[in-house]
Parts: sequence; structure tokens; C-alpha cells
Amino acid sequence: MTQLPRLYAILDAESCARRGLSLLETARAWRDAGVTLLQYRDKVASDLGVLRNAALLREVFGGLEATLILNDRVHLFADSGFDGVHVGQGDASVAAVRAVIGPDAVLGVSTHNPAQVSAADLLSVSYVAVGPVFATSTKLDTEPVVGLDGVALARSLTRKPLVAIGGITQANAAAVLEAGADSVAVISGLLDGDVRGFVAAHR
Ligand code: TZP
Ligand code: MG
Repeated sequence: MTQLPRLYAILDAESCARRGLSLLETARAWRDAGVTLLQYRDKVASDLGVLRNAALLREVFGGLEATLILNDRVHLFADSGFDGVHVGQGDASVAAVRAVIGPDAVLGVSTHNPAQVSAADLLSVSYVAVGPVFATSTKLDTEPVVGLDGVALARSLTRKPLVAIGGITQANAAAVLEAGADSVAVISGLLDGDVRGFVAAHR
């Protein structure tokens, strides 16, 4: 993955369940709409459940040039058959994660302020995520919003691919990209929006 696609779709199990949506049907719809970078985020399923879903997601995206990222669950990375993992500030250190997943796997880390962005810039991460850009009700324990200014500041602090997350919709995505993000990571904006239109607008 040399360059990130502009849309980074996050398939969040809880967000799907809350809407009565099937995880796999949603994945199929997103694949058909042109999603090529997908993170599977599941804070509720058991390890076995996550591995089962990971195998099914691999099937859904099989044969396509898609990148599949697992949220947390670094210990499941090898068995997931995914391309990488994404970790937060409260998870294991980037160095420890890198040691587990190997040098070639995609590794993303969440950051919430300039100090964290600068620190992440020095680590062996494939991309730096920054957020929440806008208010979101998807993740309840979020840090304060960083806004478009926070995205621009993050952009000035790292040359790594920059992913913006939090409250991003088709309506505000262009502004976030304009502020310096390479990619926008989206949960609700896809579940509640027009995924095909989103992909087409940011191809
Ligand atoms: N990290 C920061 S905000 C967020 C995460 C996982 C939730 C993003 O969800 P949404 O629905 O796209 O605002
Ligand atoms: Mg985490």
C-alpha cells in the first residue's frame, strides 16, 4: 500500500448491529460500491468470532486489490490473513506491535494531539490517524475534537500518510482532505450515507 485511497472505510460491528445491519451484507455493499481500504473494528465479538468474520471478509474482498486492516487484536493478526492492524494510544506500543506483525504489514496508529502526531512520526507506522476531527457519537470515549485546524497542524508535523477520523461525512470530507488529510476514515457517514456517491466523489 504505497498510497492510501482517499476513503478508508471502517466496518464497525457495534455500529452495524445498532442499525440492524448485517456485517457481511454491509461489507458486500461497500465492496460493490468500490471500497478498497477497509478496517474491521469489533469491540464485542470473541477472538473466535473476530477470526470467523475476518475469514468471511477476506472472501468478500478476495481477488480484489483491497487492503484489510484489523482494529486491535494484534494477537489475531497472523490468523486473520489481513494486511495490517490499527492500534490506539492505549494499546500496546508501536514497537511491540511491529515486532508481532512483522516489517511488511500495514500498521496504523491513532493520535489526538500534536505531541502524539510528532511522536508517531518517528515510529515504524505506515500511517498516522488523527481525530476526532468533528463530534461523533460512534465512539463515546473520544478525546476533544481537533477540527480542520488540527488536521492541518497534524499535516505539518508528519510526512507519513495522514488519515483523519471522527464525524466525517460526504458533506465535509472534501474540506478534511483539503486541510491536509490523505484519507478520511468513516463509520456512520457510510452506514447512514450513500457509499457509492462517497467513493465516486473521492476516487
Ligand atoms: N476514533 C476517533 S473518532 C472514531 C474513532 C474510532 C469514531 C468515528 O466514527 P464516525 O461514525 O465516522 O464518526
Ligand atoms: Mg484500540
